[in-house]
Amino acid sequence: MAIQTTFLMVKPDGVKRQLVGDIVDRFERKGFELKGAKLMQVTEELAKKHYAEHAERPFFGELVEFITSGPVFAMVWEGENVISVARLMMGATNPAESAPGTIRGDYSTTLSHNVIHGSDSLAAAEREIGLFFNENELV
Ligand code: PCG
Repeated sequence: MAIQTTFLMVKPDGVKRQLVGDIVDRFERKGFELKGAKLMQVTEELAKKHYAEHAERPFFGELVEFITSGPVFAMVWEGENVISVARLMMGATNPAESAPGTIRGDYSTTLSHNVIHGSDSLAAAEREIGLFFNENELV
């Protein structure tokens, strides 16, 4: 049994489409515990840090532009194997490959506007939680 913590973020397309409630509901019903959450505007500086591993990709500019295009809903969730289970619940990054019943499978059609981000490893979760939250914002 591994109790983990992960960082999830409803991207600007998901917030605009009013999917925050549904997405929180899915993780609550699964049994994970919400440790922190906030609606926020991502600055260009934070976006560049968050997506640093993609800095050399041709679509880096688009990534930064999109994630700063409107408010996001940033969350920290805790639970057993939450990092990998949350990614299963999100579905494949490419919505053409994400199964129906997953968040991306149900709600998105494009690779860039894919509704939700989730940390892909323990190290990424730790790094991303630190980027988006202060300790006093987590319970
Ligand atoms: P996420 O949040 O998991 O982190 C990297 C993101 O890059 C990924 O979601 C996708 O939304 C995005 N992405 C991956 N490939 C492409 C691409 O070819 N073009 C664009 N615009 N975005 C991409």
